[in-house]
Amino acid sequence: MTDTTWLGPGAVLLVIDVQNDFCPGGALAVPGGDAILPAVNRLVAAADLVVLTQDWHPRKHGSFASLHKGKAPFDTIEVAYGPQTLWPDHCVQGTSGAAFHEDLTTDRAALIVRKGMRPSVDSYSAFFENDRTTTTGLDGWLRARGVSRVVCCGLAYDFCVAYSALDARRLGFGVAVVDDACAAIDLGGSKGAQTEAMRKAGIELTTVAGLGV
Ligand code: VGL
Ligand code: ZN
Repeated sequence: MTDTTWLGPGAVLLVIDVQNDFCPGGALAVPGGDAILPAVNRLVAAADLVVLTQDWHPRKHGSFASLHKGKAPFDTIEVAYGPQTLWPDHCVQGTSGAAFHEDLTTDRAALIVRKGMRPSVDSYSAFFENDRTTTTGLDGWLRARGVSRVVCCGLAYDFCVAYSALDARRLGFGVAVVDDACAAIDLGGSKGAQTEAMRKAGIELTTVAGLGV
């Protein structure tokens, strides 16, 4: 299916967390994280409106395994808002790991949403923190710009991309995820589970070619 309206007026391209720490050599490297850059940049060039997100943690963030005695990266703990996966220290504010990948086209971005800044609450989604109630304000910003469709790409497919897409759908946006402009962590089957959740939610799973780019 070719549908250029996904990138035209009334749509936003959300580029999720294309940062050094999520690329090979980074602290929380997603396999093939840097291989998506040509596809992401093609989408950026074609999109009417572009928003970037940046995982942006304080040095001692509650999602870091290093803060929890006896815990290792990828363990799960229980926090006030439910289960929370623990991660290696990553995307610390101002570090090179938190910077966008140098090949990412950032000039066309109208907005950069930084998230995960509160020490006690992680934030995967571009819309809500992991307590599911604290908003980033992106919903209101998009509505004020007349946006009704959200196209998601970036890292990681099964965490920040999926959480953002599912929240966008819940908020009433039409949502597409561009599969070949994403890469997954795939922790305990999370890739398949999130694909299923997105399908069930009515999110369109497409490709760069499928969008006619
Ligand atoms: C992400 C784990 C922790 C992501 C961010 O961007 O998918 N994953 N922080
Ligand atoms: Zn993070």
